[in-house]
Amino acid sequence: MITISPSARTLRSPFYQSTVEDGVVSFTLYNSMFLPTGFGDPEAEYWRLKNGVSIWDVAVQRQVQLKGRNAEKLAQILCPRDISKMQIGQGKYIPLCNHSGILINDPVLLKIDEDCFWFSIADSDVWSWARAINNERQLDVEISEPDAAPLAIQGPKAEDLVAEICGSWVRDLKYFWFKPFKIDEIPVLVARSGYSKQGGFEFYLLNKNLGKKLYNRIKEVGQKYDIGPGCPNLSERVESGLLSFGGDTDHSTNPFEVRLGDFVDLHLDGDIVGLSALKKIHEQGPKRHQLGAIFKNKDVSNLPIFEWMEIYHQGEPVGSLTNRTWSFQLEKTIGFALVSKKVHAGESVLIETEQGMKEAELVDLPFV
Ligand code: THG
Repeated sequence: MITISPSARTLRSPFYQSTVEDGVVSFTLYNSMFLPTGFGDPEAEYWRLKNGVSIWDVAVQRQVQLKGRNAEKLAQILCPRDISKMQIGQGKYIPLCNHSGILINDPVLLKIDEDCFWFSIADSDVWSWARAINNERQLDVEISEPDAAPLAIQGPKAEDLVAEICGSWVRDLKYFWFKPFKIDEIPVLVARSGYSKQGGFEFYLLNKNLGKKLYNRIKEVGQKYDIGPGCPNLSERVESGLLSFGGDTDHSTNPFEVRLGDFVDLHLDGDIVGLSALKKIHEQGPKRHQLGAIFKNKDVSNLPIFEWMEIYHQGEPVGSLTNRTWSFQLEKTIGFALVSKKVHAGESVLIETEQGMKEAELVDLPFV
């Protein structure tokens, strides 16, 4: 058996032991932490997310805290999206970019207090990035990792379950908004969010020693909703068109190419990192766009991929397939295509797979 060797570089989540007890069979690495990727029955996990409710250890969505008098100023310098009207308790999805307008992360930004913001990050080092910009701009903001670990409750029955645990006020929470709460003596933030399109919440556990308690409490109340273990679900997230930073993006991807243009506010002024580059890219028009690809032959492999696969149209390379999965709903092999603007939804392409060239049709995202 091949295993991953322990190291102080690769952290376990406060919910690690609970997922082991729930039968986790595989992990990936994300932000130097273990992220569960399966509990042994992918199809059951998929339908549980679509029809019921599942509990996900997503502590790998690590928090980068900005605190101090200039916290909002630094957050806005880092964000090419207007955060000036955010209220305490509000979250926003942010396409973080470097000076060239290249996407370097796509966190959720949470306004914790007037002088405190958290980036809930995807898989790249926002901590060092925020420290570097903070120092260059001499803003004197304190940057740290707070004791906070997200646990997601996803699926159509999540709202009833979370309302039973926390009270019916959670039904009025708007998307990405959150509130501090205590479940028994367990301090959490309750947020309406999560990396699926099936609805749900995230509990940010605020005391890492209470991971097992929180997990058990949710499972206990979740019994009558038939809750079961899950994790960010490849089939569902691809069907739903959710971006995976680092998987579906490379070192030259800008937000406009991957359907994040609506989250960029080009009218902003001030010296915001990447903004002038983004204005230029927008003026010139991005060269690529992100579409779906549906393989025509049902017998092609639907295994996840380690590397992007070349896509051809009329003999010319036009871009890449950036992920691949079986769609339980469409009953076909699907993936995202990051391709030249010269090719469009409705057209046929050839994809260079490990089984040779396979035919696929391009479609608009989301699939479902
Ligand atoms: N929850 C929290 N932190 C996170 C994620 C999360 N950090 C990393 C990663 N996920 C960031 N990526 C995303 C991608 C998509 C969404 C959220 C985080 C998302 N998008 C919706 C969509 O695209 O339709 C809604 C966007 C909107 O309308 O504002 O939910 O999951 N804590």
